[in-house]
Amino acid sequence: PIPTELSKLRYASKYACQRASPLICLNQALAVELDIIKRSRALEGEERSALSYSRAISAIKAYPRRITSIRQVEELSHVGTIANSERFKALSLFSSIYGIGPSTARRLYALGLRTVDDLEVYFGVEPEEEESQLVELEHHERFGRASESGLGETWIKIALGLRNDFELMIPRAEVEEMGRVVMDELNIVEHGCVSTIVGGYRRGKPQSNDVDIVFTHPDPTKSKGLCKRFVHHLHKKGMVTHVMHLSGFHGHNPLRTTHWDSLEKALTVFILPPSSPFYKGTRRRMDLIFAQPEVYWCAVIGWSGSIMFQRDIRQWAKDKKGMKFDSSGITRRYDSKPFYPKTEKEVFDLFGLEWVDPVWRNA
Ligand code: DCP
Ligand code: MG
Repeated sequence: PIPTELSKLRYASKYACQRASPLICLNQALAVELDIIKRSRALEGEERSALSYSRAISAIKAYPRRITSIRQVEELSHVGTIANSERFKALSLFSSIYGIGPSTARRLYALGLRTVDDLEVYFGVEPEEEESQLVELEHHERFGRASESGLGETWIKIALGLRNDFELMIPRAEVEEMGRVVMDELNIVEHGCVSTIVGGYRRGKPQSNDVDIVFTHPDPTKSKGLCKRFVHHLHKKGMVTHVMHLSGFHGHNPLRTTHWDSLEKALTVFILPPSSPFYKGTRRRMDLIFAQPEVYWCAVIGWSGSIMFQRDIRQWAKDKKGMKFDSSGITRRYDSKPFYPKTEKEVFDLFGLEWVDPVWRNA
């Protein structure tokens, strides 16, 4: 118990100098655990984080009851859950906008922005106009970091304007309808193409944030340049309003810009035609990935994800097989000999891995 002469001190004060803090507190075990995290942060040079832990520990040391639930300590200053922190909430909100990654989100936060309204003002989002012109963006600028998928200000502005549509998840049946419609159109542009709907859909997600489709044509000469031709066709049919063309780097990972990557990609904004039974006029995000036939299955595996699953195939291929794997192909490291698996299963066989069905790849 706190001695009477100290009991008028306020344990909930923001200032440690107003609180009575014993050497061993009622919640000592918790304080000790938190101290380990604090020291780890300090040792890693994360001073700000270490200080936050110090403050929280110190507030807990003055707390006069046993802590059994989070709600109890919410009144204490410097104690809070990450989920409740203003910074975490704003960064989460910002990075929920397509095109804003963690580093852009931090930059916007540092500028003092906190809400979606703030973003709208900052990026100058105008009320929607009828788009008949295809908004076409080429991605030339280099991204900041490997982990970052920031797509530049123009794309962020577009995504902000369309966010009410983009935050609506896409049910499986609609993903399938989009796949059918797109395939029908593609076969008008170039007969004989094949495709696989990849991404979360293929891993069994009941609804997706976007639709990812990998295409190829058995004749390598036919798939060259097909991506752009196809997107222009979709635009003429009124199904694609915006597109960002990407090529020359692997997957979403910009630092792996190299040699023989042949995957052409179009990140698009897509609307089903009014003739479709699924038509609601909702704008959807759709990624179209074009692979040469020899690397089609690598593209399918890479784009099926999950990110961790595909990352670890790459790691496994490197560690155990001396091979380089990613969504644009497989090469043997020592002599750069390429491998062209003819099925998805062959990719697993080549790496000496047991087959894992896509619905079990949600690592
Ligand atoms: N991908 C990757 N590396 C990244 C991002 C994605 O290898 N940094 C691959 C694996 C993903 C696939 O691309 O499964 C599609 O990416 P999405 O962002 O579309 O994610 P999902 O399709 O898995 O989920 P959803 O679209 O529902 O958010
Ligand atoms: Mg997806």
